[in-house]
Amino acid sequence: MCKIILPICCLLLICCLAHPSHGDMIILDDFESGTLAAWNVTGNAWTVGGAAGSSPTISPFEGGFFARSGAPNSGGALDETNTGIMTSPVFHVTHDTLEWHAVGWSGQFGNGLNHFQILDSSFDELARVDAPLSDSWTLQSIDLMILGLNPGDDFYFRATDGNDSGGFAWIGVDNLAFNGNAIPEPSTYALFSALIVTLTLLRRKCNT
Ligand SMILES: [Ca+2]
Ligand SMILES: [Ca+2]
Repeated sequence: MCKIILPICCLLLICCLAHPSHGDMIILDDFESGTLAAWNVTGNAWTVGGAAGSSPTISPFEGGFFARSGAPNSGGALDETNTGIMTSPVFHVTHDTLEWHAVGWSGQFGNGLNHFQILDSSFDELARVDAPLSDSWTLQSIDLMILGLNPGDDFYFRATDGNDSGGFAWIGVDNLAFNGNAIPEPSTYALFSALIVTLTLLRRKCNT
C-alpha cells in the first residue's frame, strides 16, 4: 500500500508547489484580438487600433494593437473630443500585482477626467490612476492586496475618457496583466497542509 499512496501524495505535493511563482506575468488582455468584444464599452471613444491615424504616431506598447480613446490630432472615430468608458470582463485575483501600460493625456496638466480604475465585484472604485500625461508608454502598477482584495476575488479594470476637449484629451492602454507574487486560494493552502500531514503520517507508518 505504501508503494502506491506515497508516490501519489508526492505527485500532488509537486502539483501544489508548481503553482506560478514570483515574476510570472499573466496577460489579461494585450488587445491583439483587434476588438473590445469582451469588454463593456459605452460612448464613442474606445476602439482598438495600431499606429496608424495619429500625429504624433502612437505605436502599441506590444504587438500590433492597443486600446485607445481617440488618437492625437485625428478626426472621426479617433477624434479626441470623443468620450466613453470601457470596462473589462470580470477577473479573479491570482497574483498580488496588477499592471498595465498607459499613454495619453487628460488636459495638458492633468484634470482627472481621463483615468483608469480598479473596481470591486459591485463596481465600486478601489483605486484610481490618472492619465500619465505623456505620449510615451508608462508602466502602471497596483498592489491588489493593499486594495483589500483576496485570492479568488472578482474585480474589474475600467478606462474612462471623460475629456471632450480638442487636444490632450485621449488615453490608451496595452498589456493589462497580473505580475508579482502568485497567491494561491485558501483551498490550495488547505490541500498543501493536508498533503504534508498525510505524507508525514505515511512515512512514519511505512518506516515501522
Ligand atoms: Ca498589444
Ligand atoms: Ca476624449
